Amino acid sequence: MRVPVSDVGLGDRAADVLRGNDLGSMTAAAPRLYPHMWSWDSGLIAVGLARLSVPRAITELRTLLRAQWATGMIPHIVFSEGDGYFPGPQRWATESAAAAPAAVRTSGICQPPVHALAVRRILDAGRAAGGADRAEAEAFVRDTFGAWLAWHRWLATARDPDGRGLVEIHHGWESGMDNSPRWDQPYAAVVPGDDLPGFVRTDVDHVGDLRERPTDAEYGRYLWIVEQLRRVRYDDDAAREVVGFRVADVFMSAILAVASDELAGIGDELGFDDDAAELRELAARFRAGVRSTVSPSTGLARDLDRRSGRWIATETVAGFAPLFCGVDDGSQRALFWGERWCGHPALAHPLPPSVSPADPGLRPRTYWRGPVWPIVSWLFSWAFERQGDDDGARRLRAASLRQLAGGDFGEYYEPFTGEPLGSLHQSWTAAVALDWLAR
Ligand code: 9WN
Repeated sequence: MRVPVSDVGLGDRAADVLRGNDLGSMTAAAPRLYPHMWSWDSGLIAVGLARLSVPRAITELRTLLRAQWATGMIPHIVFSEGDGYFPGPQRWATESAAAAPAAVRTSGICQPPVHALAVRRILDAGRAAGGADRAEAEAFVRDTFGAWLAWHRWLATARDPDGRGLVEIHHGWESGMDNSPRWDQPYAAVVPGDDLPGFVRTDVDHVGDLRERPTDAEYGRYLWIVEQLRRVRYDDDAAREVVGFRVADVFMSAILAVASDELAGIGDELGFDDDAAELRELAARFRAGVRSTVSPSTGLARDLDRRSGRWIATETVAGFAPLFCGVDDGSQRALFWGERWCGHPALAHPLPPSVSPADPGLRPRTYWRGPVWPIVSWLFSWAFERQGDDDGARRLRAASLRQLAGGDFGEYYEPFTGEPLGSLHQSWTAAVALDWLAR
C-alpha cells in the first residue's frame, strides 16, 4: 500500500527529483527513459525550478535557447552526453540542416510552445525574491525576449502558412501527445518505405508493462517521418511537400495563443510596443482558429488532417482547447466537470484523462490513450487561474496533489485506480507539483 506523504514531504521529494535529474545546465526529462532535455518538458520544469532557484530556472531556459535553430524553431530534444534513448542524434542527423545550431545536437522537429508561461513565472519569482534574483530575472527576460518572439513567429509562419490560426504539425511527437487517438487517422496514411533503415527501440527497456508504450507498428511510422524529414534536411518548405503527416493541431494552437498573450504582457513591460501588438494579433488569430474547429455535435474542438482535408473528431482532452485558451462560451466548462469527463463516477480523482472516461475505446494504461497526465491538469489549472476561475483552478490543484501524494511522480496515472505509470521520478510531474504547492 502506498503511504501518503504530507504536502511538506511532497515538496521535498519533488525537489529531490529535480536535483536527481539535474545534468548541470539541463534537466533530463526522466532518469532512464528520457536522459535528454525535451522542449515542452523544459518549460514546465523551469516553472517548478523557479520555486526552488531563480538562477537555476534561468539556466534551464538559456540552455534550451542555445539549441534554437536559425529559423526560430526550438527543437523538441536537446541531446545531453547521455545515452540510451532512441532515436538519438545519429538517427536525426540534423547536422545536415542549414538552420540547425553548430554547437549543440538536437532533433529536427518541435513541441508545444509553453515556454512563455515559464518566462512569466521566472520574472514573477525573481521580483518576489528581490535582490540578485530580481536583477537576474529582469536581465534574462530582456536578453531573451527576441528569441521567444522568433519562436512564436516561426510557428505563425512556417507552421501556419495560409494564416488560418492553426499550427500545423508534421509528427505526432510535435504535439507532445504522441500516440493519442487524435493521430490514428492521419497516421493510417503513413506507410513506411522498404528503405526505412532498421532500428532497435530502447524505450521498451525502461517500462515494465509494454502495453503502456506505443506499438512497434506505431514506431515504424514515427521513424518513417523522421526519415522523410532527414532526406530534405529539415527544410521547412520542402518538409511541407514531402512529409506524410500534416495536421492542424488544435491544442498546440491554443497553447500558442495563451503563450503569445504572456509574451505580449512582457513586451509591454519592456516597452517593446510593436512586438507586443504583433503578439496580441497572433494570439487573436490563433484563438479564432481554435474557435473555428468546434464540432457542433460534440462541443469539442477538432484537429484537421491537412492531407485528406478531414476533421478528426476524437473525444480527447485536446478537445478542450477553446476552454484552455479562453474562447469557451461556458458550455465546455460544464462538459469538463460533467460526467463524460472529470465528473465520471469511476475516476480515482476528478481530473481530465487523456481520453474521455465515457469512451469505450479508452485504454487506461496506454500512454496518451487514457491515462491522466499531471502536466495536462496543471495546464488547465494555470488557464483557469488566469481566467479568474479560482474555484476551477483550486479543484484541479487539490485533486492533483491527492493524486501525487504517493510521491512517485509518475509520468502518467491510471485514471480509475490512480496508479502511477510510465517513468517514475518524471521531472515535469515533480515540477508542477512544486508550483501547485507554492500557490
Ligand atoms: C518523444 C519527454 C517526452 C514528452 C512527450 C511524451 C514523451 C517522447 C517519447 O516523452 O515523448 O518525444 O519517446 O515517447 O509523449 O510529451 O515531452 O517527457
